[in-house]
Amino acid sequence: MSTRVAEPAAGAAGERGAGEDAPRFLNFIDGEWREPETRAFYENRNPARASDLIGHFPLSGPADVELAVASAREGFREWRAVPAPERGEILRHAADCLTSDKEEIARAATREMGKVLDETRGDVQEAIDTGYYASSEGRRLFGHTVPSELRDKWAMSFRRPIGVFGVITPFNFPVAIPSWKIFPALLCGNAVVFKPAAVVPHSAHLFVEALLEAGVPPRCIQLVHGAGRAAGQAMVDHPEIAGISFTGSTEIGSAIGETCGRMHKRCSLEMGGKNAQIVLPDADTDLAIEGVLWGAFGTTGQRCTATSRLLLHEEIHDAFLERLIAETKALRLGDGLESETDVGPLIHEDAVRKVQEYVDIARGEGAEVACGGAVPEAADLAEGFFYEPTILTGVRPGMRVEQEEIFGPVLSVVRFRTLDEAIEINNGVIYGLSSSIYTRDVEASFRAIEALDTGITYVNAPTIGAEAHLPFGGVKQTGNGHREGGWEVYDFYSETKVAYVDYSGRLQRAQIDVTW
Ligand code: UN1
Repeated sequence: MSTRVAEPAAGAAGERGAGEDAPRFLNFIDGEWREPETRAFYENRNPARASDLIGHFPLSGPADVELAVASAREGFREWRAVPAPERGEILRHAADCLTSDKEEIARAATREMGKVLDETRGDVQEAIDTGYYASSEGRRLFGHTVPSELRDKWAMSFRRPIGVFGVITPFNFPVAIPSWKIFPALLCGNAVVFKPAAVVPHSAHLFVEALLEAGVPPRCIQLVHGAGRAAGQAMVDHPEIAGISFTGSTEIGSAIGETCGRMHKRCSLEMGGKNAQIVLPDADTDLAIEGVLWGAFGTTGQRCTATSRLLLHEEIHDAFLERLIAETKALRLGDGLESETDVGPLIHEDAVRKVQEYVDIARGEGAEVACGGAVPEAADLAEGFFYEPTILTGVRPGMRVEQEEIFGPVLSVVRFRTLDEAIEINNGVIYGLSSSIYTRDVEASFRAIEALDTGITYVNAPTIGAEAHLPFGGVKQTGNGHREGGWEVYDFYSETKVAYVDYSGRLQRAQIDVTW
C-alpha cells in the first residue's frame, strides 16, 4: 500500500529518526486527500523516543467537519442503495488489504502509540476479524417475518441504514477500535466521519487507505484529523450527524452523551473500567500470575479492560504476592519495536504525571508501593514516557486507587476472606467492564459469572482478550448500554422498520376485526 502524503520527504516516511523532514499527512474529505481549512498542522512523535518525528497531521476545525459531513451525506445516498451482500464483499476486500498490510500497519501503530509489536499485530488482527465478520453479516442482517393476527396479511421487520455516523476513537487500539465502529456502520449502509485520537493519526491514515483500496466509495468514509475539542466537538454538535460512537474517557463521554441526548442522536459510549482479577486458594498459581502480569501490564495498563485490581484470598495472599512482585520486577521496559521489550511507554507526558499522582495518592492513603512507583532511570529510556510497572499492596476497598481508573501500569492489591466478599469488592466501583476469576471450583466460577457486575467475566483468563465476534461492553458507568462487536453492534448502526402487507382486499382493523 502506498502512503498518500502531500509532500513526501524522500525516504523519510516510516523510518526511525525522520527528523524535521517527516512527511505531511492530509485529511480525506469529499473523495480526496486535502489540507485542513485551518491550514494548521501538528507534530506526531514516538512516545518511546521523542526525537522521532512521525509526521505532521492536520489540526482540523469545524469547517473541515462541515465539508466532510456534506460529502458524507452524498456518499450515504449512493451507498445505502448498494445491496448489503455487495457492501459485505467490499468490506471483505478491506479485510484482505489489512491482512496484506498487517506488518506495516502494526509497526506504524507501535511507533506512534508505544505498545509492543506483538500487541499491535493483535490489534490489526482484531480489525481483520471484525472486517470478515462484517462482510458475512451482509448476507444476514436478519429481520423477522411473524404471523399477522389478521387473515391474508403479512407482517415483517427489516433494517434500514440511518445516515452519517461520527466515529471518535481512542489511542490504545488504534486500528481495532476504529474497525469495531466503521465496519458495522458501513455494512449497514451508513457513511462515516472518522476522527481518530490525535496521537495515533498514522494508524488511522493506513486504515482508511485500506478501506479505499478495497473499493469503499470515497464519500462514505471521511477522515478528519485533529483535536477532540475542535474537530470532535464539531462532529458531536453537527445536526446532520445522526449518531456518535465514542470510546474514551468517562469525562468526555458524559459530555458527548449530554449533547446527543439533547439532539436526539444515537450515541454509543464505551468508557472507563476498574477491572479486578480474583484469585481463590485452589487456583493454578502459575496461570494466575501469568494472567495478572498480562492483564495489568500489557499495553502498559492502557486498556479499558486492564486489570487494575488484584483480589487475593488471604490464604494465598503473601506467597502469591512474593512471586508476582519478583516477576513484575523482571519485566523489561523499552521501545515496543524491539523484540526483548515486555512493556512499552505511556502515551504522553500527562499520562506519566497522572500515574505518578495516583502512586502518591496511594502512599497518602496508607498503601505500600511494593515495586515500581517511579519513572525509570535508565539512560536509554530517558527520551520516552516510561513508568515502572507498579504494585500497590495493603489497598483497602474505598481507597481512590481502588476506585478510580488510572490507565497505566499500576496494580492495586486487595485482600479478601470469602468469595462473597470478593464479589462485593469487585462490584463496589462505578464501572463494570471486565472481571476475572481464577479457580478450579466449578460452583464458584458460575456463582461469580452470575454475580459480578461487569459486561464480561473471564474464568481462568485475565480481564483482557475479548474476541471480535462476541458483544463487548460494560455495565454501570462504563457505557450507556450498547455493545460493540459480535451481532449486537448491528442494532446500533441500523434502524428497525416494520412493513405490513394486507392482501385481503378489505379493511381489516388490528385489535378490532380479529375473529376469535
Ligand atoms: C480496551 O480494553 O480498551 O479485550 C479494548 C481486549 C481487546 C480490546 C480491548 N480485544 O483486551
